[in-house]
Amino acid sequence: MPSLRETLARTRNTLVGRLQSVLGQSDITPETWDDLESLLLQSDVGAATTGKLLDALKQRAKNDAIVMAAGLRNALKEEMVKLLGAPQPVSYAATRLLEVIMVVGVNGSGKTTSIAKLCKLYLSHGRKIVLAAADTFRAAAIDQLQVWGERAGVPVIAGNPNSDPGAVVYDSIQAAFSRKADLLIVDTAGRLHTKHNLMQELKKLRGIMQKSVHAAPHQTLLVIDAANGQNAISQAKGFTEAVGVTGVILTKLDGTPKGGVTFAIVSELGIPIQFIGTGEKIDDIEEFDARRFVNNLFGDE
Ligand SMILES: Nc1nc2c(ncn2[C@@H]2O[C@H](COP(=O)(O)OP(=O)(O)O)[C@@H](O)[C@H]2O)c(=O)[nH]1
Ligand SMILES: [Mg+2]
Repeated sequence: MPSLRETLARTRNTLVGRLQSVLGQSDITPETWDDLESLLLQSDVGAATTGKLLDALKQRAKNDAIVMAAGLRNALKEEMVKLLGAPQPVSYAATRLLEVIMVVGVNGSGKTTSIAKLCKLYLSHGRKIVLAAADTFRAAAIDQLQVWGERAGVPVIAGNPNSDPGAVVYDSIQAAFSRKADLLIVDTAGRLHTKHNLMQELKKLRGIMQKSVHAAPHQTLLVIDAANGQNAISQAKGFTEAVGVTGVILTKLDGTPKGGVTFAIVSELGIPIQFIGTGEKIDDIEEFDARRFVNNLFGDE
């Protein structure tokens, strides 16, 4: 399993690598702020969130009477941690008869892979899981989930390719009850003929869950590929508007210089990041913790 420090190496090179020269041994000048701004933009923090971070940093510099540019390094870290918010520990214990987690996101973002990783995490906490292969639009997606399920010993409820995903969700709920499972994780399509169709379909699936299980889905996790950088934000907004997203799984932070998008996701979408994906293997996932993230981003942990 790659360390978080390794995972963030490319973003660190873009964002923090040049920080040393920007925040040299001189006083803070207007250029200091310009240089900081371009570093943040280059790593896909995005214009709005960069502005927010810099405003907060300027205020802090004023309050703390920071005059040397070098003093801004720690202040920036603190403002980044503040922006990302307090950690939201995941509760793995079963708290209801059947918990339903719906996983959404565009094709290729890492939904199915992340579901396999979640399975392993929840299984290790003694949960009894059923998976629903409701991405019926791509035959390969059904196979992929079935392979993961077989490996993990978790039943996968699937229909034929192009069959009604609503029927798959309905059947999977019945299967979960009859097998006395306490967790159902639903994989969904990332693309239909049009975006409108997809959002309608996802709403329909939610409706089916709500009818059969009280207050379901209890979690709706949006999978976002960090390598999409700022483009991921507008994609994500489509999902957050259509289905109430409760948390983000941010994948592929390894190998991208665009990890600054992490800040934009929290700030612009207002949704907590719950997990980050650090590679393609089943163990390559960790719970998101703002301070740990920022420390590793700066190479300080
Ligand atoms: N490097 C890396 N690759 C990932 C990660 N998560 C998923 N992938 C890869 O992304 C590709 C698409 O993943 P998949 O789960 O099929 O996406 P889906 O279409 O959303 O279900 C696969 O090749 C995965 O191995 C991650 O955290 N890091
Ligand atoms: Mg998939």
